[in-house]
Amino acid sequence: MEATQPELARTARGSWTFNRLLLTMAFFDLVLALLVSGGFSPAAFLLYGAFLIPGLVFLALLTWRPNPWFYLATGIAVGYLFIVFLPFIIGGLANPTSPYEFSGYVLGLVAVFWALPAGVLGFLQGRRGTAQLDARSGWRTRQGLYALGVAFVAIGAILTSAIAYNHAAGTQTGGGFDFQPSATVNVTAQNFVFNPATFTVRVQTITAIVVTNRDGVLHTFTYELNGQTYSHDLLPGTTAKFLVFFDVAGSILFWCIPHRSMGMTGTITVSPPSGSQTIGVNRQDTSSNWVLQISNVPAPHALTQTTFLMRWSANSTIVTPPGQASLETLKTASGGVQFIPVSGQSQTGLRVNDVIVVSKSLSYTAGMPITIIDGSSILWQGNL
Ligand SMILES: [Cu+2]
Repeated sequence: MEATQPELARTARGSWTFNRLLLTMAFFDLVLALLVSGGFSPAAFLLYGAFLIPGLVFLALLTWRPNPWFYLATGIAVGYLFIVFLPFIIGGLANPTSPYEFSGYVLGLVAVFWALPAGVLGFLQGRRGTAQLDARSGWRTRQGLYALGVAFVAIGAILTSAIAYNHAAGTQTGGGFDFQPSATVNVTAQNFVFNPATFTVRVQTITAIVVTNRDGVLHTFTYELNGQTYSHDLLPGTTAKFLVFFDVAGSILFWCIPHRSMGMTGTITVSPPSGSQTIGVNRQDTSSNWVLQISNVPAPHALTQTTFLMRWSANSTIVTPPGQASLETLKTASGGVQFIPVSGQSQTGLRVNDVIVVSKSLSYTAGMPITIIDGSSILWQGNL
């Protein structure tokens, strides 16, 4: 847009060109940016306040005398701060849930996007002797639309940040329990059945229970302990993970609230503390396997017809139902877990020198608890 005659006349001191208006707005926007990014903390503003001095000085000089160089200097003085700290600011912009920092940085960038072009244009037009637009008609030029566009984008970004923050604040309270589980149990809820319906958690062991709901309906994982009900919602098609810690050994019934009457129940066996081992195990671990060699089998477990079970506390893909397998099943190589009776294939009980081998190349992890049981009595507990 061409400058009109009255605007040409207004090159004298005190005239408000559009560039000068933008530079002034950018300066106050920068003040606001520093206030907001510091969370309106006076201490933070005192810290940053010195960075405003160049902008303030050159803006005053520009007001005093519309020298082209003062345009350029003001543009740089207002924009430099957020350009210097750009890498830092980009990091802050990646986190819209921190609303003060995010909004402050957005405002700071608005100052850059307003001040630099206005400073450069004011400088070039002043040097060429081109008349500058006045403060009012400047809005209807491309530069004016650009300045408005920057403002609208910034408002949108700040609103987005506010929404993101509200969303994040609604779902996270900042609390929580910072415990590392030392064991994990995987359970599925599918076709209105928990699988496994019975699993073991070692007493006084922080254990993660990971329940995957494969049904299209809401289930719950609910149990009662010492008069207190604990319940975890299992949204359709999702996996819920929670930590349990049981003080005393015993059995804990769990169920799904909506489908308890359909038999959607199960039992957590809280096994007694280790130390009550009735068989001895010698570790013969190698670089590729965990090897449990039976070193001692006192009566009545030696050479009886009892069905032994080896029970994994965590899910295992090779045993049915997950978590349990008879020694007979494990006797041959099967998915990397083997029970190898040294003295023949027909064995039904544990013997000294029998070996349980677990391949380290499978999904088992070091520290995973392993329990060898005979019926309901625990023979040995340890970890991979
Ligand atoms: Cu259910």
